[in-house]
Amino acid sequence: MNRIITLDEFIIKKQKDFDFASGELTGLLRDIGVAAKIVNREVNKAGLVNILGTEGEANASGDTVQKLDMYANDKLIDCLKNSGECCGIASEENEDFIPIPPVAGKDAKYVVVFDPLDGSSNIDVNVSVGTIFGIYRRKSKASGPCELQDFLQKGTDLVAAGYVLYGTSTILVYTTGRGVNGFTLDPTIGEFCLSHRDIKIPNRGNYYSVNQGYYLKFDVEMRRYIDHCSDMNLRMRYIGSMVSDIHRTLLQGGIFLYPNTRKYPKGKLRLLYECNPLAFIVEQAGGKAINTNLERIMEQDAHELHQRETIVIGSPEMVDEMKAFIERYSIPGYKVEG
Ligand code: AHM
Ligand code: MG
Repeated sequence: MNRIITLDEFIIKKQKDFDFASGELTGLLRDIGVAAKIVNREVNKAGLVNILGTEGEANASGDTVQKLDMYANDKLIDCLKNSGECCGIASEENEDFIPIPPVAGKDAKYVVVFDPLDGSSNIDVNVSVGTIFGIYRRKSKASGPCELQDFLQKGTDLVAAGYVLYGTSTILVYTTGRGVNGFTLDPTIGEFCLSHRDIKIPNRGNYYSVNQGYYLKFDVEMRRYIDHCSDMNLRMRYIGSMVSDIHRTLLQGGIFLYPNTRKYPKGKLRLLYECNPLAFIVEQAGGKAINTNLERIMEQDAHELHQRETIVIGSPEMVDEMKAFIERYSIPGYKVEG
């Protein structure tokens, strides 16, 4: 049997890769790992909600039962508040960012952005969901509270990013800009164990992933590209839970698209909480991530916390091919009418 390497051990070892590393990022990643285990426990009990009590009611232990996405949000906020390494949080579930006062008088230098439970409409039907996070170094003065500018940074400024997929097994995948590694939760010992070392995305894959139900709501060139995927006999897979779709794409290759539609003219997914962290991971694994204007996701300016973005992400050759298609078929100035 190979020696097991736990997430904590791996993070601490990796700290040595960074000059002047003081252990703060290490501590923060470890705390996110702890929050992921707590959320995982609750996600696994989701099917028992009618037995344990419905939302808003007190359960057998006297605690009020919460919607799972709000539970995940609260747990992540609690863990980060007590971490001492984080001075502010922005969550997809909160309108505004949350400043965190110093713990034990120490000025924390990181802010964390996250989507606590992405794809949460899938929970009631036992389909996988995920947590996505990104970590930035703050830009404002370390001695005061965090500011909006600390969160409105480009993807290229990310110090670390990751996701947790609560699937057939629970896996945490993260990068600090030196490759991507995955850790599967062993429920018997309660530890994330290194299971996917130095993940590299295949140059191409057999899958394309898009909500084809919106086909008629896509721009013409996007429809042409989707026709092309079908012509090439690619298999269509769309879980409707981005973390799951990206995880498959990362391991098996392929392309994931969420373009602009009539309902979401700027795309549906959020730049800060979904697109940037996942783009960082996929790029670190050798893949690409662009928007439907064919610009790199990680170089997009962030103007507001809940900004939406279109995204095309996955195997490098497939993203390049899609780009060539759009360039060939786009009619300047033409967009599908709302
Ligand atoms: P959410 O953050 O409200 O859960 O929405 C994000 C999810 C993604 O996980 C998924 O890729 C997408 O929305 C699915 O949207 P649609 O049902 O429009 O295809
Ligand atoms: Mg989401």
